[in-house]
Amino acid sequence: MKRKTLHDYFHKEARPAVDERASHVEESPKEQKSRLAPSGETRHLLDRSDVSVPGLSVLQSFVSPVEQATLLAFLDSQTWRTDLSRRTKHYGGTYCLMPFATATPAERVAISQTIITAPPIAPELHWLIERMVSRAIYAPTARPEFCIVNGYLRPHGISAHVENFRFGEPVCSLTLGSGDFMRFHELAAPHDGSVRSGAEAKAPRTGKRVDIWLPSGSLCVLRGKARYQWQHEIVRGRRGRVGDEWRRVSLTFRVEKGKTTATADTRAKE
Ligand SMILES: O=C(O)CCC(=O)C(=O)O
Repeated sequence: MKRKTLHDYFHKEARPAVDERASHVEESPKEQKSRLAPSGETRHLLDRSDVSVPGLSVLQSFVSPVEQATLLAFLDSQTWRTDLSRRTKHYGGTYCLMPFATATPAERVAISQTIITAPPIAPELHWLIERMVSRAIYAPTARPEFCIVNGYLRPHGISAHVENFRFGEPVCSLTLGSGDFMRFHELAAPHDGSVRSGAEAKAPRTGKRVDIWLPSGSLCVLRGKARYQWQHEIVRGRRGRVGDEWRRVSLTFRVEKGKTTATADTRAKE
């Protein structure tokens, strides 16, 4: 099959300015521990009472099974990017593609210097944004306008990283299909070195790490240190992904920094 070009995935669209949001969502260490699903692989981490991720919340059943099926049917009807091992889809903002394995040095340079603009978040996903606003996760004046969809099959994952600091908080990730762990690594200081440059691998870590279970239909909300000073990772080929049908699709919502100050003292309600 002919490899797609950048512009088969994206087209130029004007991107509206967005507002920084400011509501507060946080889960206590006790609540976080209750999300640590049992697994031989992670037991030594689960037993560590000192490990919690400040600023992390996991809201269970954020979408119903019927809503999940509707979302997945819509996403599967759309074009996916296939330049990474996992399939991806982008909405809003600018993104880069990864050079493919057989790219020549010149092609690599050309691809890495290409800035592309993704279409805005599809109307079929807007109700998710309204739900996040109605639950005070995002302020009405600072709705997320950026969304990355990742489709993971059993071997797939995503390297440990902190979301780019040009985005504000929270960063929210919805889990559709199979539940999975998200691994967190504490950094010595906030650091958003990019995965593409390898800078994220050089960010000094404290050695604290914890695996948090993200159930199907849950919304993982990252604020504060969880967003700026802990890397998150989906471990590739993790044990415990059972069955050929295993598939997790995540939608990661982000909001650009800088436009508004939020008002209400808003805690997300589970
Ligand atoms: O799959 C997830 O929940 C996280 C995805 C993510 O971190 C990203 O796309 O930057």
